[in-house]
Amino acid sequence: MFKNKINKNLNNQLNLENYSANLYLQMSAWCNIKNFKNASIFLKKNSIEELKHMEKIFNFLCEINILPIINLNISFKINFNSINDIFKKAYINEKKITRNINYISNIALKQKNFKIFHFLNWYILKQNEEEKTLKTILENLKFFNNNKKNIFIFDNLFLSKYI
Ligand code: OFO
Repeated sequence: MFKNKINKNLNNQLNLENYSANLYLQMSAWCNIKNFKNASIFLKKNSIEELKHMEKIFNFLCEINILPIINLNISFKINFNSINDIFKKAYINEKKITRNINYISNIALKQKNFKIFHFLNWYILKQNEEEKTLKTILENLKFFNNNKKNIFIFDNLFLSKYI
């Protein structure tokens, strides 16, 4: 399907962005139902951002004449049991995405494909920013997580900074 490793991995990245968009939307729904309104808004915003990241790769692949192949079989076997669990899983997901971006960037460098490497730089910086935000949220969540009332304070006051 893909003639070379780098195109295959770029397409894989496109699908990871799509997966993230859906994952965050599902998380947003969970938070909404559990009455964590700001967490829900934050995650929905992230979901929209991930779709934009997907579109950016989609456009790039078309521009370099590679047909994007979208995986339509996204399934979730993930259960969320707390807001802490949600943000832990979001952080783990971002770490995974970062690993993939670094992996493709490394191939691009080895192949001296500077056009792709330059394109991926935007994602490297973005991942750094996203991981940082989620790490801060997780660290603050630890502090607020001692009792149930505090989690709502976390949602109402702390998360409002990020939406
Ligand atoms: Fe697409 O920015 Fe993270 O995943």
